[in-house]
Amino acid sequence: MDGLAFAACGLIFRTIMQTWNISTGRLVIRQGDITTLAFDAIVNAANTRLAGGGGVDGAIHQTAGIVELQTACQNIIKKNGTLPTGMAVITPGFGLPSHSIIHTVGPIWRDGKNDEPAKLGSAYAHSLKLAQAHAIGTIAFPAISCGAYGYPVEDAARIALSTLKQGLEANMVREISMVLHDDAAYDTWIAIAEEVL
Ligand code: AR6
Repeated sequence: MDGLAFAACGLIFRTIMQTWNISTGRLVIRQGDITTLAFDAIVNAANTRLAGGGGVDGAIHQTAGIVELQTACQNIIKKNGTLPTGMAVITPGFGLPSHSIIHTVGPIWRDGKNDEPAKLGSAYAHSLKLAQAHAIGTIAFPAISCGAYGYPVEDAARIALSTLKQGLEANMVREISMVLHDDAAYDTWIAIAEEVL
């Protein structure tokens, strides 16, 4: 495991990125805004209608270009119907620094007895499967379902990290980043990674 730290005012040191080598690939956990970073693809925590919304979905639409991305998403919906929870589709990245966007739908957390863990694992796994089909080398995920959809963060991190580890072990992509938006989420995901990876 490697860490990267930065200094604020020369007084506070905070680690903002850590990496793990898994098989021939890498898993990176970093703090930041996924819309400002460049990957072959970033993953969007979308809804089944691909209708845009708040959170990371809203930020991705803003930076990609609302009209272009909405048009691409609505063309997919017209052709295939709504996107079931746990499945994934791909569009161009338009104005984003990343080349493509993989849109997936995580489960809405109810009580954990409605297949939420399997559906969350499926959202990560299907995103990786689509990435592999498109020969994507580097992919970045936000914490799917951990915002508006209310999934408990530690449970979500455990499911996500074990699914991503399996993807790297199967050489589905070369590098996977988990991009956490705030300090608390980053610290939680690092703690769970120490357990799972
Ligand atoms: N970069 C990285 N992570 C972010 C960013 C960002 N720019 N912005 C927010 N997050 P959410 P969900 C984090 O609510 O729970 C939308 O309206 C955020 O802190 O975006 O899957 C969709 O249209 C949280 O940890 O997604 C759906 O209707 C994580 O991203 C619904 O919300 C996910 O939070 C999906 O809800």
